[in-house]
Amino acid sequence: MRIGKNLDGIWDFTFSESADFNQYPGKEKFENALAVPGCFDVMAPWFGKRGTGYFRRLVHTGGTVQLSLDGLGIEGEVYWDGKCVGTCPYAYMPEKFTFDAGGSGTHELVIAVSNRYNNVVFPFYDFYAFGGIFGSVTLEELPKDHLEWVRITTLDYKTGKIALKVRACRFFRKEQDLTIRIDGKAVKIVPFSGREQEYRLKVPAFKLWSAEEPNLHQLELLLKDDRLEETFGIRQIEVKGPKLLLNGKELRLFGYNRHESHPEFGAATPPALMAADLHMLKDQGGNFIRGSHYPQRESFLKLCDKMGVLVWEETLGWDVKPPELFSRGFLHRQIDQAHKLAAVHYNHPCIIIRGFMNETESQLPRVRSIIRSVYKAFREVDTTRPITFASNKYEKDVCMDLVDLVAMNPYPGWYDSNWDEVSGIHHIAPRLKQLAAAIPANKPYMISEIGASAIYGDHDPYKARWSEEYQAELAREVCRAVLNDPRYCGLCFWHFCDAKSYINGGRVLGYNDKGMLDRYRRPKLAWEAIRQEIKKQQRSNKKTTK
Ligand code: ADA
Repeated sequence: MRIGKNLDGIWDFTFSESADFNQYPGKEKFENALAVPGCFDVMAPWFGKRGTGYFRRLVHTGGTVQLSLDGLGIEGEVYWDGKCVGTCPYAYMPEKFTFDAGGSGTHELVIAVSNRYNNVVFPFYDFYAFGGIFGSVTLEELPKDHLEWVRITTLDYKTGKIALKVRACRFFRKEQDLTIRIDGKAVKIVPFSGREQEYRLKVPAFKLWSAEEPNLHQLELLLKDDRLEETFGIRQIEVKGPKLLLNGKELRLFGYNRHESHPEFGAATPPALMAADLHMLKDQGGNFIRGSHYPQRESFLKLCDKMGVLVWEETLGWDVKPPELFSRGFLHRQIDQAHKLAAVHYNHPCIIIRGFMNETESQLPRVRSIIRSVYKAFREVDTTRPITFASNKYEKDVCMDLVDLVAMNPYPGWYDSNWDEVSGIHHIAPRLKQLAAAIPANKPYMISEIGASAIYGDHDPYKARWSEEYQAELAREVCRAVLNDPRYCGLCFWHFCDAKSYINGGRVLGYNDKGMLDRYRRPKLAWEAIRQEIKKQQRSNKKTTK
């Protein structure tokens, strides 16, 4: 049997600005304590410092174990009894390491986390590069012959037919019985041999998963001494001409880009805060989050599965420019990230869009082959979800034909106004119309970012830029232009709440303050304005369907 241990809690900690990150720190020097998950550079004495944080704890275990890290940043190395057992090269990416933990007893686990910039996270990214362990650390004791993973795919939402792709840790020459249980009842016993097998079956008494009714099912697989458990939803996401369909019905997305960011927690936002964020979204009438701009935490995705929030999840690679963009290493890392991300979050019904490389140089013909390759990498693992990237090249974009859904990040009324223009609101409707006309008519199209800065608490009788009034007016105007127009399959504002960014890069107070909520989730005027617009739209939808 598997025995799972959640290792979150208070760990020993030490920090060094100078230490070489790729080396075991030795046992003696852990003079501090820190919570896991937790970021070190959001508090004294490490606030804003860059270097290596070492987290250490003892674990009682033995035999074959799998250690899961649900994201850290900027990069990490894992030491078990002083030996390196795994590396985490990509910020925010969940990683799993299976290894022999040695004899039953007490062992030392050290996770070294560097928050120095590397070739994945650059100082020009418009979000702060926090240092720490962002998600849970868990350990499972595994039987020697164990299952590695199962990928669950809905083949037909009308009949509840699913496919299970099952992978074991080793090649079984002799056939074994694999018992498939769903919602606590055995539905099939099938032969398992080799390393990977695929099965098809109908889920008895199935219920569909959707944003309105997020019904989930439980799968258990029993093979020899092992038992693997997964939660899944029966739902199909499809692209049909310019429409996005969920279980055959047209899907309209409304929501926000969201960073994992909070002044006190950094990127290690606790699940309670994630839940509160999602409840605010739903309460306003939203159904969608773009997880900008990196892999999401397991707890966040679990909440979205249960609460019926639809998610766009993407790889990290923000606005990367040549020569880095054209380096072989960059493409290699994007492909590797796409493979990992598509696999690790495969079973979450909430994820409906796969994304990569926010705002790349998609006006350049040379970028087409990069986009093709990353797209292909996602497809190799996941054939079920639409794949795209968010573009800011607008009419000049030469890559729109390569993705399943076109997503644009226009900022009319904000970045496009003249130096001395008091208000840019009048730009919004015409600009959005003009842009929509340039999108291939046979593809779904969404606004993946749009918004304006507003300093929380700043009010202005003339609705001047940077005031809450200006942002509210802009949001209202955008809702009116987009929500009722069937050309758009979605509207995703930039962004949910203010999030820490460059310290000296022109962001007021060091925050990207286009949040409709401030950094402590206090609503700006735009929040209520948007709620009213959504209500209006819902009322008019009801009238037209009557
Ligand atoms: C871009 C980018 C966001 C953010 C935004 C802004 O479109 O994708 O991460 O930087 O602009 O606030 O300017």
